[in-house]
Amino acid sequence: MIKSKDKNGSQIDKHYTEQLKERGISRSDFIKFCSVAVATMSMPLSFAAKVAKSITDPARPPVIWLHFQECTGCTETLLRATHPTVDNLVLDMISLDYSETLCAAAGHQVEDALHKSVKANKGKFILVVEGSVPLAEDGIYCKIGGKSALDIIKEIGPQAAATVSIGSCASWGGVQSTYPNPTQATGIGDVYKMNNIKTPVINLPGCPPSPYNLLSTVLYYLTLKKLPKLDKLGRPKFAYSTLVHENCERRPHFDAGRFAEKYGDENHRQGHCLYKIGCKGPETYANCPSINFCDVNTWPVSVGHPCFGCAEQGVGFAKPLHEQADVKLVTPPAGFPNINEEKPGGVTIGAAAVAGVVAGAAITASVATAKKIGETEA
Ligand code: FSX
Ligand code: SF4
Ligand code: F3S
Repeated sequence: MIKSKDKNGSQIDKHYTEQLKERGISRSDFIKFCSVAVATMSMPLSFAAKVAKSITDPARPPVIWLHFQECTGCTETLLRATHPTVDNLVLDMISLDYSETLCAAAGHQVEDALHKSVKANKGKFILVVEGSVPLAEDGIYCKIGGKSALDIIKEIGPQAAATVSIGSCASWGGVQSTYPNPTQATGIGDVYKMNNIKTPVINLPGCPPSPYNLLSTVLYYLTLKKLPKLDKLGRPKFAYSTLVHENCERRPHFDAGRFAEKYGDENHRQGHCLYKIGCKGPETYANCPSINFCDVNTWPVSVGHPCFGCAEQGVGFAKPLHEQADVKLVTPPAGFPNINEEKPGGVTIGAAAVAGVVAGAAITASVATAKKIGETEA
């Protein structure tokens, strides 16, 4: 395989750059993608070269993606990015071997593909699970190919190197576990504990979570062959260590006491704080304002809707929408966002990822560098 060097001296397989070209992915988009993934992980930018190398390693382990009780919003959010590289990056670069939503095959053919991939990659593949497992009545509320979700996860879970529970459903039960939880919807980590399955679990709650958190988690694992640092709820610290409220672009309004009192009032139109109409940002840990969603440079609060705490167990789907949040941290952030500042335009991953950072000054210096790369290339 021919090797070439980029302007930073990083080696990239020529063979792969040609493949990228064939798929309409420019080299600069690829480098930018790696840089932004690294920034999301709060790693130094120099780590991007290692990420690029791991993605281009033909022996990288595949990702197998199972669907249980859910709405497929997690898959949708991953594919809704309009930037032309994203679907290629997701489908090809993380080696998505099996996904019920995206497989062209159906029936026995696709079941065979799943079992062949599990067998060939035993102990190596990354298992992404979207959706909760219903435990009531022996799991009859969710069956695929004649087997219950419970039986499927008990069979495949122990053979994975690691499991990523994508979305609140897989992390802690999500919307289906709302009281009175008739199907006994349960998150994957709890199902593993109950069945003594030792495979490590990473939770990425959110309904849906930002796709960049999934990509960064998978790329971190592929690159370093270990899990990122997790908090006590099994969430990567790089994505879930700050409250939404800490990085929100409306935070100066909160601190100044300027609140929307109802939808459409003058304060709402002026972009003031949504706390009084039920924003759960002050009790929800997630990086939504920093990383945004897809390529549209938005997140719930930026389009005028309160955060409803979709990522936080006990808040999303548990507290009434318009109930006021418990404010977990009253200290104003060290760096205030400029409330008059326009978010960067454009639809690149880089722009999407850095948009909140411009407003929130939240992540590390590597993000600022990633932004500079984005600006230079723009
Ligand atoms: Fe839907 Fe995913 Fe919500 Fe659940 O996201 S967006 S119901 S977290 O599992 O598909
Ligand atoms: Fe932003 Fe909500 Fe906090 Fe107001 S309450 S600053 S809208 S996160
Ligand atoms: Fe969910 Fe709140 Fe983020 S509703 S998407 S955790 S802003």
